[in-house]
Amino acid sequence: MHFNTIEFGVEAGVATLVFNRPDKLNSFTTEMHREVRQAIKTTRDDSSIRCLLLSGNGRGFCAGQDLSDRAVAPDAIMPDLGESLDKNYNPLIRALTGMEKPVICAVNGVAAGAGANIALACDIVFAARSASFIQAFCRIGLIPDSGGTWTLPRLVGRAQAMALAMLGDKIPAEQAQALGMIWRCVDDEALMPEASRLARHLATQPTQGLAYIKRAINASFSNTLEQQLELERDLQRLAGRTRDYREGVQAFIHKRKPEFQGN
Ligand code: LHQ
Repeated sequence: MHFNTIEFGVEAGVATLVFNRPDKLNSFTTEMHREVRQAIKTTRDDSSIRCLLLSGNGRGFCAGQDLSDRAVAPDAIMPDLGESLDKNYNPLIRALTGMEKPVICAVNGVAAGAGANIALACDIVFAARSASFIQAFCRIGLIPDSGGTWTLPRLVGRAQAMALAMLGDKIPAEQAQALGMIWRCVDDEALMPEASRLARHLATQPTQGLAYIKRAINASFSNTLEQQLELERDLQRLAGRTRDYREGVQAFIHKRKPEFQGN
């Protein structure tokens, strides 16, 4: 597969998708959206891929929408930004959160606007110590999109989310970890080794079971406890019918390392 704006490769059950417009801090153009969509579809449909790792080339992770793109330029006829969300950003967030495999993000540098919220939509987020997160939308009269108004208050609570969104401050990776926005801030040189190690580990784990965990935790935010208990019952029933459950129990009983197939 040849791409102009991303790098995409698969190794040891891990698909690695790297945004690759470093001169523009990997901001999104229409072409980049198309290529990311294609890579994510491959990741979703190929059962030998059991984990997705996202990162960026250069000193940025992603600066959100490319503001020089004609489709969003305010000097053209009034743009319809809702259309851009419908076509590009919303399907991307749905694809990441709905992906039935773990999605790891390695934030290598500044993550601004939609770039920040794409990172925060991933399941486990690492960030390099020199990286930062900026809800840059308010600086140009917009609202946090790509799920930001949903994800942020759930990660950090209403008080922090409101200030992050209204002030658009640059939040260093270490502070992002302290706020609970991300899983781990690591030294710059450790970012890709650590994120790749975790991705490779997850690619050997019970993929279907992990998908059920993701579904349950994501659903919990809009469920009552009663609904969640019922969902846990339903998903546990499905998990108990996977081959990996059988393998996990057998391996435990025989005191050996399990070999999970992902189904
Ligand atoms: C960029 C960008 C960029 C183009 C850096 N575009 N070139 C959804 C629906 C539809 C429409 C609207 O938006 C959305 C969602 C969104 O994402 S809205 C938010 C869009 N993003 C932003 O507002 C962030 C804009 N960027 C910045 O504020 C800064 O670049 C940050 C704070 C990220 C980094 O600052 P610096 O480290 O000082 O870097 P820089 O500003 O010098 O940027 C380096 C280059 O990248 C520069 O190009 P140049 O040719 O001058 O070297 C920038 O123009 C370019 N660049 N972000 N979003």
